Amino acid sequence: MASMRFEPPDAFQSPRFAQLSTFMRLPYTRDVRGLDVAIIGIPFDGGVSFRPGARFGPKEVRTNSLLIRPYNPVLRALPFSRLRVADCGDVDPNPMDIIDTYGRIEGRVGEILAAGAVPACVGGDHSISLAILRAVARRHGAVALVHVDSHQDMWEQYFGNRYFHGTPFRRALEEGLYLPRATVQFGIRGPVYGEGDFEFGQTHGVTVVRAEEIHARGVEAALAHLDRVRGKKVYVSFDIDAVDPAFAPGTGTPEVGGLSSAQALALLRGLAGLEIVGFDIVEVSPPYDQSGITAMLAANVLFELLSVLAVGRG
Ligand SMILES: [Mn+2]
Repeated sequence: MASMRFEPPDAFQSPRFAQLSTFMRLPYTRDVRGLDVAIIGIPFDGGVSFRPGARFGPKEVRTNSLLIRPYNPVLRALPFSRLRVADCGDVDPNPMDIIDTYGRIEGRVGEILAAGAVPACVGGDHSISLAILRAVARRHGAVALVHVDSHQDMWEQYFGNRYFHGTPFRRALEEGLYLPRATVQFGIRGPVYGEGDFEFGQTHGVTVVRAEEIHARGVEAALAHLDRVRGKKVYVSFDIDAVDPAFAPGTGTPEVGGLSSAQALALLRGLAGLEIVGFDIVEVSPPYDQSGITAMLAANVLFELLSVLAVGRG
């Protein structure tokens, strides 16, 4: 019997590693030392208020990332040549306990940051961003924030619970984890409970670029708001529901009238030149997905953000 050989996964052109299902066929390692970027899955959806399933997001984004090729011709970037990137596996959440899960996420992201790597987190519902931001702020201090989402996620509570996927950016602001006047929320839309829902962000000086404004004036005009975050360390949180459910149906809280996938990619490319110290891609819910198109979009969002990081290191 021929002996088995283990080959490094360098074969972007070949389907032979498809069964490994790491993010973009990257090497898998739990050891984050020496990496520039550590991609982790956070399969937790205990913070969801409506449609569940985001705990299966990392698995499906891995599967749908197998078609990603290594060169980004728009940004002229070869992220995996410029950066040492690996799939560092999943955080083990506690599906029964969001507070315990937050500790586990903060611990793992803290390890990545302590090793000098950028944490690239694939959720999971949006509640996880609070725990990631706790680790990021511990390392870098309060950061500037680019938040792409159809919702502000700044509510006070639901049913008396202060921790779920509708509150992370209120809790994070209260905890001083990000700089509200250096924060831009892109893609906000959809019905809310009243005009008062926007007060918290307004009071603290958060800039909102509504989806309607992006449709009326274009992505290029929207990007002008990034002046607020330039020159600072920036965290990027990308909720897949920023994209219209026609393009991204597989998500927990869909809102019509959203960005096209092309607009979302253009927006992300506009982040090139920012000093991004961490990011997340959240709210992919495979049970509501059609043909994996939402997970495929998330995989491409991941590739664009890695390309943006690579440009920044150029
Ligand atoms: Mn969200």
